[in-house]
Amino acid sequence: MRKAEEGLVSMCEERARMLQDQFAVSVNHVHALAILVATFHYEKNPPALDQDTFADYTARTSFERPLLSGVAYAQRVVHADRENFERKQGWIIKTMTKKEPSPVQDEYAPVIYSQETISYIEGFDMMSGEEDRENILRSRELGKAVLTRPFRLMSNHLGVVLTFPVYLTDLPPDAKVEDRVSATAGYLGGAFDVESLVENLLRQLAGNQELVVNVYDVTNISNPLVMYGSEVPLGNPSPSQTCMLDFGDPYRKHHMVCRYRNKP
Ligand code: WA2
Repeated sequence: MRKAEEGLVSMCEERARMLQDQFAVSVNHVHALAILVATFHYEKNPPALDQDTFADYTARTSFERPLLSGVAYAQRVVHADRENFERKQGWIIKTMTKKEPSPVQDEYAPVIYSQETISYIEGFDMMSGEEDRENILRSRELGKAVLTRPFRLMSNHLGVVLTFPVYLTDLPPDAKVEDRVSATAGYLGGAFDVESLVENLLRQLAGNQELVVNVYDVTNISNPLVMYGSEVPLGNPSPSQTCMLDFGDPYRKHHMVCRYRNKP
């Protein structure tokens, strides 16, 4: 029994550490992509970046983002600039839910560059989805990377979205919220396809057959949200091991729960 407990602790810790590390490297690389857009799209006139270059660069560097199914850049467009923007792009801003031309809004966040793996999000206003919208607003106010709660992505897989703000000018770390918002150029983000990519990661580890792994968003501890794995039936008597996870957004709390499939 003692041996089994120790095995459960070490296998859970190993998985939590691996997931957290792969998450962290993916976030770091998206940060670098946000800087790439600031450098080549905004600090050059005319911009030295286009969809083909973005698609090529993100495809060739996808090994740096092992848990992301794809990355994209959404530009901030205020309503007064919408017509001009649409004329220059040659397409109309669409909503994520209805996939139809967007009704009038104060501002929009249409995707102008995307990795080919998620090319289906091109032209969509990322502010038209509740989770994406909240992420966009929080990231530009904080000037930091933020994560959504787990939800069904457009791929229909369960996952979370990561968002970095891109600013038109350099801002001091203590810049005021109003200054951050008005300097916002757009949002660089991507989808953590937790459902399929974490499955892949865990499959490669020894002991995978005997272990059941769940990851939860426990930001609201009285309402844990499943981020990975199947819902464990209530009152399951099998002993479990819980490991904390840090995905880098202090607003969100996550943990991993591991148990043996069959009581050893
Ligand atoms: N990316 C991919 N699939 C999604 C998704 C998303 N958001 N939202 C729902 N399914 C361009 O925050 C800016 C990416 C949003 C970034």
